[in-house]
Amino acid sequence: MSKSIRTIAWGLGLAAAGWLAAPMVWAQDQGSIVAWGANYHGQCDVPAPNSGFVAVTGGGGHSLGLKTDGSILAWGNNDFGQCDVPVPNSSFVAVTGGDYHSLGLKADGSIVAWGYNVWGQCNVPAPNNGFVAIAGGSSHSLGLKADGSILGWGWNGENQQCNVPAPNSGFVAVAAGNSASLGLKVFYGDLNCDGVVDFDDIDPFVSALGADPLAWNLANPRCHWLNADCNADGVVNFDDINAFVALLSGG
Ligand SMILES: [Ca+2]
Ligand SMILES: [Ca+2]
Repeated sequence: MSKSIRTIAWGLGLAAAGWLAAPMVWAQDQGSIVAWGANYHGQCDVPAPNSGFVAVTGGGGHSLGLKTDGSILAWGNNDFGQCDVPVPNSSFVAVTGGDYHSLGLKADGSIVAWGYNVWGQCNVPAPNNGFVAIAGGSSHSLGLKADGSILGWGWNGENQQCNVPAPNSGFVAVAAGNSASLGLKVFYGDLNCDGVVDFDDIDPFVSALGADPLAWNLANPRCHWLNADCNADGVVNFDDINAFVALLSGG
């Protein structure tokens, strides 16, 4: 090989290395977590590699991140095993943390809970299926079912944070405070969850018609399948079209 060819080949090697290096740096910036504040349990020390996260949540003294591969990473206070994600650590689609416990929602609609369980906050009520969202309180847990009802379990003292007020239906989101619970009710006809019912809702309404509630909710994490239940009978099907058109018309 002549010197000039060797030089060209060496130069091409450098160029290839540079071309490869740039996207790698870019990829490492995707889905990273920035954590700050109290770090007495190491809850701000995100484990390496700090990349590929798609959801994040904070517990009492621990932190949790959901990765693109469906696994959960937990770090910080592990006095009660709240960072020990049960195996198989896969197929998770959502994560939440309590004071000393953690919960993960699986793609099949079941909930896995681990950590401090003195109040039964990790004992998911049977049947453990059909869940589309989760929330962790201080010592209680909440799950939203695809049918729009909320289940609460764990510490249920004087605040009665696990007793969902009737009618326990039509919920599309759930949240937990320290010893309080909150549920967001359905917004009929608003299928893109922008707060108004208009022509932008037609496409997502059509996609919700006859769809599997769990699959639709997981594909539309900002909104809820039940928003398409415009005749309020608990299911989404062609019977909802007339009511949807009426809502579109301001009826
Ligand atoms: Ca809308
Ligand atoms: Ca309906």
